[in-house]
Amino acid sequence: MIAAPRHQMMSLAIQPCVMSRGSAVQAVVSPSQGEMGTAHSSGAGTRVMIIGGDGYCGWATALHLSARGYKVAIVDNLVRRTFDLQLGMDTLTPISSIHDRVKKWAEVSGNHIDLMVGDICDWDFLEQSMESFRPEAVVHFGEQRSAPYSMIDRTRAVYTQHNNVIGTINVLYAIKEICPDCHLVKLGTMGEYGTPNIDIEEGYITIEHNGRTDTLPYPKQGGSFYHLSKVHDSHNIFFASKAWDIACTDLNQGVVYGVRTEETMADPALINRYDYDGIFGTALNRFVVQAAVGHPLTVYGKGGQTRGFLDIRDTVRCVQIAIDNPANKGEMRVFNQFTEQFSVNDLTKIISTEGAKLGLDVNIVSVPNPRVEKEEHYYNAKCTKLRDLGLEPHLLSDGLIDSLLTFALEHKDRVNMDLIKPAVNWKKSGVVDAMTNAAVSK
Ligand code: NAD
Ligand code: USQ
Repeated sequence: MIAAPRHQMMSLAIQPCVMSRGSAVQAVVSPSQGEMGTAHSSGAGTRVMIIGGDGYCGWATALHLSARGYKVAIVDNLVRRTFDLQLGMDTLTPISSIHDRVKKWAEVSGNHIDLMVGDICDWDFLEQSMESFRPEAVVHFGEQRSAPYSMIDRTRAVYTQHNNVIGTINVLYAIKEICPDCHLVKLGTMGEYGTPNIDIEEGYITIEHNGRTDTLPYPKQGGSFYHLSKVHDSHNIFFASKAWDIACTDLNQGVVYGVRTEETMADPALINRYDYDGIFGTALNRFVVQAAVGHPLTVYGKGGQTRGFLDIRDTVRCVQIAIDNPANKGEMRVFNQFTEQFSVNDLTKIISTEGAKLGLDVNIVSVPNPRVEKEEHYYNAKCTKLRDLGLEPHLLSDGLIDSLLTFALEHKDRVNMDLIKPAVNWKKSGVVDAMTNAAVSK
């Protein structure tokens, strides 16, 4: 293990960002030029600001909503791209710059997306963005979202909590002071709950104690400084929703998989990012790439770790449902946003079986767990509220793995094998040698 180079830490400490205040891209194209964007919904016309709209979930959501007639603005400081540059990583898919993305989307769909490049931790930038766009809903994806990244060292732990917690407080103040009727749709995580030995409710639990009863926020046990930043966000949102009468929805999302949505596949320049490395890659997406390149599937420890999962096509739909059915003012509503539960071992079995159908010889290896987490545990989380509002899930059994494997095979020449190994150990500082070697060799 070695520590990350000093200059990386320095640049993170000053929050890398690309600033261009209120730099809306006016790439307007006449609707007749495009074919996308005809499937309007009941929310068409709603002004939605998507913070983190250049990221994996945010980009797919921005296009999904824009295609359905919502007026979309993307706010992003592009820091996710900076992490790749600093750590020598790259997405499996060749993604275009955000400026080219929105321009291409206007050509393909005829729909204009506003683009504001800047950091929501910078109050002046956020204030100006909110004042110019005047959103009716803000969807907040704009956080450092990797648990391993937050555990690299003290600098990254502090960066993660500062970026996420302060960014969210700024968003709450911006709503209070500029757009008090705006609905905040905030991305939380199922990992806020940890893995308790009782059923996980949707946000709140009714407790009887010494003869009295109350409904309280469900106990939180984050498993990394990243997950804990989401816990802090939830507490801050809970408080602010009541103090300032703001309507908030906290979407406790599970692990997202997949890459294709109708809109991001409409043109190569619209393709979404796909992380498979040991820092930003998530379990199922990583296993698919590992199977495609003949790397054994990396089960951390015993593999009984169980989590909620969902297809990215359901992420975008869940966000739309939350926008179309807003919370009440003064309420922090919580939805558990996943569709199925799997253990890591369940996932490896599914991928072995599906891989064999494509002629892939999929091996599985148990590697020492770099994290501190339960490897065998009870897990039963509720997720009914989004379905009650109309979510029709894409399930893993619906042939998705087959098409994801085919997708990964198409892009396998871009895979850097050195990036696949787990790169961060919860008990040590720095990134493992393989990762840094990869960074150097790139
Ligand atoms: P991502 O890293 O791909 O996207 C996040 C985007 O936010 C990036 O484009 C980044 O540049 C931007 N950003 C970060 N800090 C910012 C700041 N201070 N100002 C402006 N922009 C900023 O992450 P993702 O996978 O799309 O996740 C989006 C959200 O969903 C995150 O909040 C994450 O915690 C949550 N989530 C993701 C998953 C998953 O499996 N990907 C699962 C559950 C929850
Ligand atoms: N795991 C392996 N092998 C791997 C990668 C992961 O066994 O190669 C295990 C991990 O140890 C963990 C589980 O798979 O037990 C999930 O890990 P992950 O990397 O897929 O997910 P996680 O770190 O929890 O974070 C991801 C997103 C985060 C989001 C979270 C949802 O990066 O933004 O909040 O999923 S949840 O897991 O519900 O908290």
